[in-house]
Amino acid sequence: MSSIVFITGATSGFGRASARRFAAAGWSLVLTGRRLERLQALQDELSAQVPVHIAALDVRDEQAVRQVVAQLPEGFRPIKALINNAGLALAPQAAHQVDLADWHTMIDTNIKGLVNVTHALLPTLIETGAGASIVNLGSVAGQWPYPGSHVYGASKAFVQQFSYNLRCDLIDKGVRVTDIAPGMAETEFTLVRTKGDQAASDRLYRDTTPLSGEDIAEQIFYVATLPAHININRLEVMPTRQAWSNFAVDRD
Ligand code: NDP
Ligand code: 8X3
Repeated sequence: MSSIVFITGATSGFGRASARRFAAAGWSLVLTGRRLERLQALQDELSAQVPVHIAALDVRDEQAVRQVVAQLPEGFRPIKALINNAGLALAPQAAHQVDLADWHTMIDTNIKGLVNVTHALLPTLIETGAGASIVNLGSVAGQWPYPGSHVYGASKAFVQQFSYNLRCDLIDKGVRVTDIAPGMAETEFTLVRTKGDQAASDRLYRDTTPLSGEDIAEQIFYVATLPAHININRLEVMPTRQAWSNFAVDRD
């Protein structure tokens, strides 16, 4: 029987590219996200290659997460890799200019949503044992501060530490855990962050060479398919044309 991967946020960006990458290697797919029509389109595209199960799922809804996991069809049960990818940034303005609701949405999705799915799938991952993987999408923003990152970066710092701490508890279970921390990647991320400002998104990625969804899917696939005795703890990936800058100084 083929290995099974469970992907959150499979309707766009890294998640959709990962679905295609794992399908190309013959994995069975459990694809989730809120936009059902996009899941159906991906199922139509990939089901000639591999078995595909789709489920419309908002990771913030704890009960719905439990239900989707409990109702996995027989052939999609022994999950070997969980790709905790669903997430978003909102409110690129300074902290004192943002809506509290946007901070809550990031916490509910990037932290609580990721925790909901991890908790629901841990038993099956532990049952799979050696070679199973949890791949969490963190970000360079989880380690490096920048203006306008406030709760987004903090939520990704949680992802990093949660990943490390899971490693401690899973040491004798064979389940690997990786925090993948991408830098700038062109997906729908900036469109979501700016609440639909396509021009702002285009401006950010213009005249440089950002990472693509496929670049990160390749990294995700790599860490999840290494020999069972190897755990990549954290993988920080930037475009070659992105780096850090000098400290800001406020002057009179
Ligand atoms: P996209 O906006 O292209 O994709 C985000 C995915 O997350 C979509 O499939 C969306 O699906 C899903 N999602 C968002 N909210 C929810 C929710 N409440 N429940 C279920 N699914 C949800 O962005 P990326 O592919 O770039 O982002 C994927 C991950 O990578 C995120 O965690 C992001 O923070 C992280 N990341 C992105 C970087 C970048 O520069 N692009 C860099 C570093 C990290 P739907 O709307 O259908 O529910
Ligand atoms: C997304 C990358 O640099 O916009 O996590 O924070 S960045």
